[in-house]
Amino acid sequence: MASTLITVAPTGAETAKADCPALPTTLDELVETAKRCEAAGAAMIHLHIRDGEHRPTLDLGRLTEAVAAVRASTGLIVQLSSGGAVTDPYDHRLRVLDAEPDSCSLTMGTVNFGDDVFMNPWPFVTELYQLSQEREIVPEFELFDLGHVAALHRLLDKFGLPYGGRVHCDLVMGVPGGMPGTAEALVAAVNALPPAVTSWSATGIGRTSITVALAALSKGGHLRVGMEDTLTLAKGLPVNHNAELVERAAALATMAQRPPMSPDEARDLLNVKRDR
Ligand code: KMH
Ligand code: ZN
Repeated sequence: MASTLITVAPTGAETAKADCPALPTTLDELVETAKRCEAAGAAMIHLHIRDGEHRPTLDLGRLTEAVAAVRASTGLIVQLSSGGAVTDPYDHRLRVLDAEPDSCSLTMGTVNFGDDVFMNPWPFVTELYQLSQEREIVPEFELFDLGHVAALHRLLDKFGLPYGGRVHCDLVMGVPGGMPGTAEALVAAVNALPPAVTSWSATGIGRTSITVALAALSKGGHLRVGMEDTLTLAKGLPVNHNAELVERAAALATMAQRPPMSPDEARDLLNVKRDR
């Protein structure tokens, strides 16, 4: 039976701890979250980290410590965000790869991001991509818009396949400024993916979460969930722990006859480097 890769994105860079005390921001909270989410069916974790005041940071020491701590306590594939926060400079975002994660996010173009702009100019995208190839880190291509899908064709044509030879993408849907979190948009994006794509997941921001998850499962995709993207289970019902979102995704995937895959199966799917 086919199975589903569930990625958990537990923290993000946008929500303040003061507004959402359940958001995991300390190392202990991240490790506890990683363990519970693995038990609930996650196979990969997409990490953003925070500083001592719970503010987003790309501090290399903290990133390296977080990668080691999650690896020591779980079998999860560790993906670091190279997106960081909208204010992070490009050199800090490139330096994320020095923490030697299994995978890194790699956004395929600039996008309006609420009132902000998430900057990903082409020269930065190509530099980050070539660095991921050199460092043997598997990228996850983040696609916020159809233009990003077109840019992925261009990138693969010009620079070849990622480390490991597999091409894994994540459709990030429902960001104010990006493609909407609808079944129609998902089908359009999936139909436009390059033939080299070997797997894809989707995530719907906020209230588009369930629509996107159901559409992704219907089209044979994988799932990303977590408090980076969604803070309520339903109107007026806040998420108390990331594991609740993973449990819901696992239940939907199981119902779709594609139960969650283990981290080891996910390592085969993405072909991440085994001996880190
Ligand atoms: N925080 C956003 C500006 C990524 O992790 O690569 C970027 C983001 C995407 O979350
Ligand atoms: Zn992220």
